[in-house]
Amino acid sequence: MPFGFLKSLLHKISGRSVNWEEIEDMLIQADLGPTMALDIVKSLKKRSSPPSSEDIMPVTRDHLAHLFPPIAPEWKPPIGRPYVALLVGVNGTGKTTSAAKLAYFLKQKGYSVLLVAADTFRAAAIEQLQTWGTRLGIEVIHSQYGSDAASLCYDAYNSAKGRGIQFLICDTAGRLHTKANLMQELSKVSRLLGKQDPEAPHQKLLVVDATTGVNGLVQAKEFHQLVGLTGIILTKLDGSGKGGIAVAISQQLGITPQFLGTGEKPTDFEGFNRERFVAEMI
Ligand SMILES: Nc1nc2c(ncn2[C@@H]2O[C@H](COP(=O)(O)OP(=O)(O)O)[C@@H](O)[C@H]2O)c(=O)[nH]1
Ligand SMILES: [Mg+2]
Repeated sequence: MPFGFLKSLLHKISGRSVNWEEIEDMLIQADLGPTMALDIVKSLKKRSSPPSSEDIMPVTRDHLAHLFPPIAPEWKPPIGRPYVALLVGVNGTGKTTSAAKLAYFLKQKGYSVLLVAADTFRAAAIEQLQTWGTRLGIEVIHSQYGSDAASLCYDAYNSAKGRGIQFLICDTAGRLHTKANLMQELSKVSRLLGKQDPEAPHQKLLVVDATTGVNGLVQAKEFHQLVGLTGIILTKLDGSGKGGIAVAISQQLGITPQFLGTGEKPTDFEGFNRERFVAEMI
């Protein structure tokens, strides 16, 4: 995960004097959001004036450490019914890929898993998930394009429960808050699953592309308002993404990363670990 934004920024300013404004800009550029950037500057001011670039790293690390839990909670399937995860987000963030990786991650732990191709909207979305399913040896439940995603998830739940499957991972169509009908569909998916089990969907994870920048915060607010998010899957950390968006979302909404996507292979996926994340991020 070579996304150490702070190391590269510090490199730029090493060996010369810097001013507070410059440091603030640097932190904002890293997508940490203005609140966190100002908090860090405030702490730095208490330590030294003029600013010392050596202080930036430990102070930032300290601030970030307070924001995230040490690790994401482990998922435990209830007895006799499936644990349901719904993956949501805008187009192209990596929902389908992450659904497949997540299913594989759980399968590798010895659990039984079903994938649901609940993106019935975008052309080839069903085939994309089926290709993953074949490759990973995981069954994919699907219906026709244009069919109702909520009914599909409802039926998939019944099937999973009947067969004693432990995890149901539902991919969904990418959508923007401006598409009112698709947004309503998503809340219907969540509501119908909740009729089967008041605790389902147990996880409503926003898939966020780490290269998106601050726009990810807008997405998080919209989806949180709609379905009540329980976490984030932060993808494409192998690219130019800095991971700072996870900081902004955690600070503003209290929603923290549960998984990280670090490539296009099924194994390029890991459970969130604060120490590793912070160390690699900055
Ligand atoms: N490098 C990289 N690419 C990813 C990652 N996750 C997804 N992708 C790619 O991003 C593109 C969009 O992914 P997809 O799962 O179809 O996004 P969706 O529209 O949200 O379902 C695909 O080309 C994926 O291979 C990741 O962690 N790293
Ligand atoms: Mg998709």
